Amino acid sequence: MQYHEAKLLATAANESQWPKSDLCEIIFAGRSNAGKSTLINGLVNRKNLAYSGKTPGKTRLLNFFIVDNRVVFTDAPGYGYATSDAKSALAFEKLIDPYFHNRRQLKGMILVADVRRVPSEDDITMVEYARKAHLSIIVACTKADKLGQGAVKANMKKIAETLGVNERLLVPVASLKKTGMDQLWQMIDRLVEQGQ
Ligand SMILES: Nc1nc2c(ncn2[C@@H]2O[C@H](COP(=O)(O)OP(=O)(O)O)[C@@H](O)[C@H]2O)c(=O)[nH]1
Ligand SMILES: [Mg+2]
Repeated sequence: MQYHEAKLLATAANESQWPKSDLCEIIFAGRSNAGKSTLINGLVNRKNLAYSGKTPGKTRLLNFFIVDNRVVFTDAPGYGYATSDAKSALAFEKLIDPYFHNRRQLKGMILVADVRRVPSEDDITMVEYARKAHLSIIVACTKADKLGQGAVKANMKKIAETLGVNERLLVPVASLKKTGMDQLWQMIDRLVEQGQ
């Protein structure tokens, strides 16, 4: 595990609060409770950089983390709980839409998906969003420690099919045990190099 320097750069409710930066950005998106915050913490080897909270879907903000002075991770609010009512779905769209459309330095999306679950309609929509914005896509399949290796493999195949993405874009991770972090970092590094 390499050392990574990470800090919160900005928290934004709207476009005027996005940080001034030229670095390549990658948005982390996923259903509430998929393991997004835990994954961000695992990638940078910190316990509480991204808040893994017990109130899923509550944050209506984008959190920008600068990592190694080289890349910015954007933590988006979780959906699922949120999109179960129309008002929250609209708030999510208002936050995300301009970011996908107008953020020039946004180059990639890491879709965070629980390896035990079939992707939701919202997950599929996020992939479509990312495609429209010409982002590179990585799918981090979390909680791989909760299944045997065979089941992880089978589920990942199904997840790729449901999302309509190449299986090579998927990576199994167990963020608490820090498994899969190196492989995911390799994919992130490639994305950053392409994005420059
Ligand atoms: N076993 C296991 N639990 C995980 C993993 N990643 C996250 N969790 C747990 O799943 C729950 C939701 O994680 P969190 O990061 O808050 O999800 P978020 O809502 O997507 O940010 C927490 O209880 C985490 O401890 C993992 O890789 N393995
Ligand atoms: Mg979270």
